[in-house]
This record gives sequence, C-alpha cells and structure tokens, in this order.
Amino acid sequence: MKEELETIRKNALESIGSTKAGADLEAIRVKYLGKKGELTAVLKQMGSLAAEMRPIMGQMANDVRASVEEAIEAQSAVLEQRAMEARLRREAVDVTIPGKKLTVGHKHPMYTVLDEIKDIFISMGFEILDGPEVELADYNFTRLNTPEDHPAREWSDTFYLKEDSSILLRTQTSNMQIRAMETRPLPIRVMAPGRVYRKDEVDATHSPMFHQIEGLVVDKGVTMGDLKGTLNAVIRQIYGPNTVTRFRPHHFPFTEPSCEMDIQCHKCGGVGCPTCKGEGWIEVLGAGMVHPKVLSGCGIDPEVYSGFAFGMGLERLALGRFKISDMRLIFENDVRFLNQF
Ligand code: 2NL
Repeated sequence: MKEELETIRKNALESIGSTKAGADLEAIRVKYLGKKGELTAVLKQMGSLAAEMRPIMGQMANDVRASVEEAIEAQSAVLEQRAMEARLRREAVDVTIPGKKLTVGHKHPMYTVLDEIKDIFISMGFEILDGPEVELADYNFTRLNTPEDHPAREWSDTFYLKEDSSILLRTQTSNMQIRAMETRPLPIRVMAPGRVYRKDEVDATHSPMFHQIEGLVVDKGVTMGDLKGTLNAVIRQIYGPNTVTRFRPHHFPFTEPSCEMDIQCHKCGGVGCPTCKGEGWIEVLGAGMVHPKVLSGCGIDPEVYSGFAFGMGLERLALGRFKISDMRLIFENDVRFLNQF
C-alpha cells in the first residue's frame, strides 16, 4: 500500500507539473483526490490492514493528499502568472511610437468670399437664410411670376425630378425669399446664399451646379433709390471704396422695373482691356423692384409695401477676386490649386 501511495504521489505531481491550463488541473484533482479517485480507492483498502498499520498508512495518505493539493495550488498560481504575462505582452502599448500627424485644411476660396459677403449683409441688418435645394416648381417659378408656359421653365434648362414638372432642383435661391415673405412679419431684410442647378454644359464659365446669393428687402416706402444705395454700399465693400458703378435697364419676370449693375473695369479704368473683354464695364449682379404680383402672391399688399431684390453668382465673384481663369478649378478640389489661397 505504501508503494501504491508513493506511485500516486509521483504520478500526480508529474502530471500537475506539466499542465498548461486550469481545467487540466481540475481534471487531475478529480482523477486522484475525487470520490472515485485513485487515492480514495487506496483508502478503501485500509480495512484489510493490520490495526497498528492503519494510523501510519492514514498519515501517509493524508501526506499524499496534502502534497497533491499543494502542488495543484502552486501550479495554478504559476498558470495564472503566465496568463497575466501573456496578456500584458499582447496588450502592450508602445508609448514611444510617434502620434499620427493631423493635417489641418482651410476654407475653400469661394467660401472665404461668401463669408465676407455674409458679414457685409449682417452688418446692414440682413438675416441669412438657408433652405431646400429640392423644391416645388411653385416656389421656384410660379410664385416668382414665371407661369407654366414661360420659356425659363423648359425641360432643357431645368433638372426636373417629376414627369409632371412639379418638383425640381432649384434654379435660383429665390425660393427662400418667397418662404420668408409667406411666414415672416414685415419688414423683411433677408439674404439667401446657396447651391442652384441648371442644365448647362461644363466649361470655363459654366457648371450645372453653382452658387447664388440673393437678397430681398420689403418695407413701406422702399424705392429704387434704396436699391441703388444698398447695392453701391455692398459692392464698394467688396471691390473697394472708389469703385464706379452703373445700372442698366434689364428684364426679370419677378421684378419691375429690373436692372443689371456693372462696375467700371478696375484693370483699365473703363478704356477697355482683356479683363472686361474690351467693354470697360463688368456685370456684377441683377436686381429690381419686387413685382407687385410676387408681393400679393405672398399675401403682402403692394399698395402698402414695396421691396427690392437682387441676385449674383458667387463663383464669378470668387474668380474675379482671386484672378482665377477657369470655373472648373473651383469645383475640382485639387489641393495643389486650393493650397494657393
Ligand atoms: C441674377 C438676377 C435676381 C431677384 C434675383 C428676386 C427674389 C424675389 C422677388 C424678386 Cl423673392 N426678385 N430675386 C431679383 C432680380 C434679379 O437675380 O442675375 N442672378 C444671378
């Protein structure tokens, strides 16, 4: 029996020493110390021993149990330690690796120009409006005195989103001003910048998507004098205090009378040069007194109130300002171009 106990101790300690996982240790405990384990089996033979041998063998069996339990405990601590070390290695963070460099971009040149213009209008008491680019034809055309048979509503010029021509990509930002007149208390001073869409082929001066700035003032007693004074003040802040301007008669369906505003060429002083294509003047915007039909269509009495409105293209302003020769550069987003501003 003594040999049997020694064999159990030897085998148990050997297999404990070579375990790699906690579950294996538990299996060993069951195999040797469990109710049906090898040590228990040996103890069951105690009855057949001489009486004086029983305490000695009992003592030895207890010794074996204690040393196996001790070894299991010790091996369990070793495995835990190993697992912790492996985990630390796996999750190690090298704090000496250099960080990722953040590259900070900058504002697109066109938005530099737009932000300046917004500041000018805000300083004059205008509110800046933002609104939908997908619009009802009603807000884009009909309420701007452009009825269904008007040539400006041709399918060849406008991106329609429905067969019945009722929904479209807005061709101007006037939709926002109509919405403002519908919903806001008078007087109104608003400015609506944003993307507009027309079926134009891409070339140096055209793009099917471009940006417009429109403005609208409605109050009692607003006159063409207010239009000229306001636009002169705005244009002189953009192009310089000594800019010479002129207003030419024009036609828009939504204003009456309508005009276009030119600035005298800053390059040649009006003599004629490549910058102004020999004209001496450069067109900068369209404007006019809001048509009485547009006012009354928004529930404003044209006998009591009057207003002026204007619209200009933002790309053309940015091209002139930064001496950029081709509109495509504005939209291509080539960083070699954009980095220059
Ligand atoms: C241009 C000309 C213009 C307007 C836009 C407008 C808006 C309302 C009522 C009346 Cl709600 N008019 N806008 C008026 C005149 C000209 O734009 O050449 N744009 C690039």
